[in-house]
Amino acid sequence: MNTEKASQALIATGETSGETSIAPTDTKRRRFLTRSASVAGTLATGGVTANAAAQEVPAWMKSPGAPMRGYGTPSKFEEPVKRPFASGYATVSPGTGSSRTPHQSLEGTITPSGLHFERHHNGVPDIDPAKHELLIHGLVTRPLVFNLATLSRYPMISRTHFVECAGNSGANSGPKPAQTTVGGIHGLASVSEWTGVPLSLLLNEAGIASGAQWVLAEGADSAAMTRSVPLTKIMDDAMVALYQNGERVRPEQGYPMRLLLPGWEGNMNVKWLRRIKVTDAPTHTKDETSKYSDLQPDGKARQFTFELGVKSIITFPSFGHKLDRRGPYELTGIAWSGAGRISRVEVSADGGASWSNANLQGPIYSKSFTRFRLPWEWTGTAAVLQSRAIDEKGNVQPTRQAFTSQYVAGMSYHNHYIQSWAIAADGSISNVYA
Ligand SMILES: Nc1nc2c(c(=O)[nH]1)N[C@H]1C(S)=C(S)[C@@H](COP(=O)(O)O)O[C@H]1N2
Ligand SMILES: [Mo]
Repeated sequence: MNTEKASQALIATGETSGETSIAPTDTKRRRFLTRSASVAGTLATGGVTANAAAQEVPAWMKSPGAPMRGYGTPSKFEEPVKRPFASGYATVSPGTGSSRTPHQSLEGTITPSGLHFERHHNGVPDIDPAKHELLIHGLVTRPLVFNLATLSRYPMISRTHFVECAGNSGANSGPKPAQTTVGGIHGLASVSEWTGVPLSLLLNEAGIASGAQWVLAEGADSAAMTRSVPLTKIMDDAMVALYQNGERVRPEQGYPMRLLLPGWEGNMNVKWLRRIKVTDAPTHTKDETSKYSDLQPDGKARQFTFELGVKSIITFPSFGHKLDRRGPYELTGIAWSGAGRISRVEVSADGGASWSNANLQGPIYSKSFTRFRLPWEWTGTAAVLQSRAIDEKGNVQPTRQAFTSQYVAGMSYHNHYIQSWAIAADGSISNVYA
């Protein structure tokens, strides 16, 4: 079949249907197909003509299956789908470092709890929930202490939000693009449905004293990690999260309770939360002075970058995948913003020369991953795939040039510039700086 003709035909079908599509800016190079075309089945090329009579009864239909299990795990055939991890302190504190969500192997928008990325400053503490306490003190009229039982008396909320480390995508700030998977580059971001108690309820009960502007949040790990948070954020949408995807928060994510600050840099989402001190000013802790600050060319550093920038990544196809035939593919990826909902994702197959709107999959939650998809015809020639997200506040994901020019070379925090995947004529994929 002539793929050239086929793709033109599909575009025509979509254009007359009036469905959510895609007006390619360059009609000679248009390779993006429409959703209606794929819905009509014209993209289905995976099935092979069948001979129904020849289908055999497989071995697993000939004996009883396995018994029930108290707690399920993925199929043994999915064993390779894992969080890769690295610790720089393997002999002293092997738990210090990070592990990454393998976005290249996942679909949808919720990260399975066992694949949520991890970032620990001194390993995962082994906390007995019966002995864990949360203290609220400082500029309050009445200091209060809670345990898991007393916290559970409060009304709870469930919210689906991402957590993203400020160091995510730091592999793209080196002089050369890292040749690794999308999870290896961008895997310090994950989404869970979090359930817990709005922190504003607890602070209102403690009574906010005059002069209160900030809080200090402290974790119960041996790093005793601490961060300052403006009181406005605490009263807006901060949560003491007790549940993750319906079950108790995992030890790696802060069991039995963590601070959740939707859309704000991962480091501030203090895990194993044990103390909230209400203050009149930021405390200037280690992690908000020597770390997580962004050095600019004038020698000054931006100290507090709280809200994370609008961002998107193509997860298929990406490094490590290989296109094994010419013809139609569905491009897909995730987009998110610390400022709110994703309103649009554009995709380019020519390194940013022309863009087409991707289809966004609902429901679209604020400060969460939004899955995007776009049918694409690969003609077997070199291409550079990019995605560009726009959020409801009008923030547009920056180019590499626009992002990096704000900082000194190699500044590796808060990186959210447009990712480029180069498809070679043989179908192999590499990370490129475009
Ligand atoms: N107490 C404590 N809280 C912590 C950390 C830590 O080491 N100790 N790491 C922080 C960092 S740097 C990030 S990016 C997030 C990571 O959350 P996760 O491990 O649940 O993905 O937790 C933050 N909260
Ligand atoms: Mo982090």
